[in-house]
Amino acid sequence: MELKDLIKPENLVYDKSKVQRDVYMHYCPGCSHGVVHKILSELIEELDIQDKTIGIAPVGCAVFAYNYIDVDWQEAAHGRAPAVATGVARLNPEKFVFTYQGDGDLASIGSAEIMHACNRGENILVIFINNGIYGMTGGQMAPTTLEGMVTSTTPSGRNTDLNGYPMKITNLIAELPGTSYVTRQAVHTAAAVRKCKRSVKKAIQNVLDKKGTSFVEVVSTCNSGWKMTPDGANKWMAENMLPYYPLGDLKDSIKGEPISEN
Ligand SMILES: Cc1ncc(C[n+]2csc(CCOP(=O)(O)OP(=O)(O)O)c2C)c(N)n1
Repeated sequence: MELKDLIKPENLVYDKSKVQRDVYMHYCPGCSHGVVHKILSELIEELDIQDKTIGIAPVGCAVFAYNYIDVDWQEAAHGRAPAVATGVARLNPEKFVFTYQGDGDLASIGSAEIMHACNRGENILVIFINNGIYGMTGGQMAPTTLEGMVTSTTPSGRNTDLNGYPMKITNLIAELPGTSYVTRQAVHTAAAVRKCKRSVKKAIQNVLDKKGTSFVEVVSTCNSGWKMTPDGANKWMAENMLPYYPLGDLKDSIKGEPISEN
């Protein structure tokens, strides 16, 4: 008998969205990717857009996102998701198209693609998981790595003289006229998850209303890559990442209109 057969429906207080496939995830315990997948799956179900959603999967830890969220997917080469999404969204204007990208993917190898897609105001949602490192390949420094942060390629901590400064790419994206809604969220507490879900819902709605690019950064943990416990990583993130990457909306307008005050 399987575990699910032992659970009485009347005692069920936690259930998966119907858009989440009933499979085991490969993510490490404590990883933020699974929480963001859940938010997306719940919203796709709530907004009844499962049949019209197309995700563009990244390279990185979320490469298997297509195994977990039950919508149509297209895989893209590392960093190229916004370019692929451009083609998919333009050819299928009635669909809801989103990319899902890590910080190595979006802010490093794909920095040109994301800038130009957002500048063109492609009608897509971008989910940007900023865990400060290249998670999948062993925790190397990413553009978003904090000053002094230890990674596998900066064992003495990021040195800005050698490695440059941590990049707030979401702030740059908020400056681009093609973007309509740009926000930075997190999922390290129950309250943050609820707030993030509200923001992703608004971002999806903007795309459904054809308002231009919506961009949601999720400041995230990678406790395996950071060599911390899940709880320790959440605390470290709150104490170290959030002061540099403060949460909140950076822009809320319609395509082409100036940035509203923070
Ligand atoms: C063109 C190309 N360059 C490099 C790689 C190797 N690679 C695979 S995953 C990855 C890191 C991904 O890091 P990130 O985008 O931050 O996502 P995370 O794994 O942290 O979620 C790299 C460099 C690749 N697959 N393709």
